[in-house]
Amino acid sequence: MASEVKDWPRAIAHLDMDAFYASVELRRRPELRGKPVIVCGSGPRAVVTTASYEARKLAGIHSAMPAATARRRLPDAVYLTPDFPAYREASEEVMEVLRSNVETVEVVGLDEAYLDLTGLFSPKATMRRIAAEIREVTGGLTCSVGISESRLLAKITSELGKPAGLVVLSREDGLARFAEGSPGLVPGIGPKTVRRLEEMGATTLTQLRERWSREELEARFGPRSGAWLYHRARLEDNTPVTTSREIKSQSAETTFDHDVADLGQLERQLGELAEELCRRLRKRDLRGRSIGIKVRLDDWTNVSRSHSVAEATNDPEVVRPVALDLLRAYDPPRPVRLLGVRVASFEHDAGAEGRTGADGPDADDAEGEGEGEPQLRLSLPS
Ligand code: DCP
Ligand code: MG
Repeated sequence: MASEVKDWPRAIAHLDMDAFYASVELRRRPELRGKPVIVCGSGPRAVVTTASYEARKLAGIHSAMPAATARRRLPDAVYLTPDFPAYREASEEVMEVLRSNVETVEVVGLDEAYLDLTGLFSPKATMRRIAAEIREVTGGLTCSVGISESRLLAKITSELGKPAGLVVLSREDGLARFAEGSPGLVPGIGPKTVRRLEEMGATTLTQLRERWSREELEARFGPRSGAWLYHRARLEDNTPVTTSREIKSQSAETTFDHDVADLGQLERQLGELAEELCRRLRKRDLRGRSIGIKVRLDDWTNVSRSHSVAEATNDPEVVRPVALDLLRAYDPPRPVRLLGVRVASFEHDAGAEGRTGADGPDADDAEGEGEGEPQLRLSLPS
């Protein structure tokens, strides 16, 4: 019935840490585990920033609730004042795991990020692995992940698995699942719009789709917001995932289904990756002087090697042999899990090219947009 991830034009993940501030606190105070923990300020107007899941279950404590209310409802809970440097540090650990695994990562807050997984052999396995790595690297922090066909849907989907869940949802599944849901469950449609839609007789997403044409929505809400609502009601979203850094390098890499120990096979793969990378570089008219490889061994050791050539290049006849020489010189001592090639040190800043895929109703995304553009990520059969 519903389409599978491999058939989707894009595969996007949204990752959100569970009870983030509270979990960071629990990590250094394991004796508090299992107790309701609430992180909030202490002033008269303080609000709850995070409640552990125990506190949520026991008394419905949630973010943005006045701290006084929480204290009244749950006087015996553990109350902690926020320690932002600690949260920032934990956030960096998490985002570093994401960036070391996936090329296009857009961080949208301390505890959430979008990842473009389009073209990966198995987005689900990739995210499972990443969640496990986060847990390991951070000493036990858990996250929830939603994988879908767009940022919008991925964001809605990550909520479905909370806490510590991973949910895959196609657009078709989403339309069915939320058919009777309020338009307010769609990120960006706030309470004011929900009220207005209710007055118009659109209490559910299905009603909004069936009763209001695009023209009518545009007439009521203005051309921009009307069109935006029209697409949101259909759970359609073309907004690209963009790294917020300027492009400093391009790379192509692949994670093998089974770790590869044979150097000949690794060389063949690397040759193909170099070809593909150069094709992309030429398409964007980028030439770089630094050529590098990335190797991840089966024990998760990551090794990078690079070499600079005299003249900036995007020629596979230059890039391939340099990459192969680097691989042979390193001669991986253990089976290889991931192999990649990269070109950096571009001759000039060629970032003028527009983003790929930015041709849809993307301008009104409440989260705003980053700079830069998606990087290439490949999946080759091994
Ligand atoms: N936060 C805050 N004030 C809010 C909401 C959140 O200070 N009104 C902070 C504290 C959270 C962090 O941002 O720990 C992340 O916000 P989330 O909405 O993702 O909430 P949590 O991570 O705490 O919980 P969940 O497991 O529901 O994601
Ligand atoms: Mg969170």
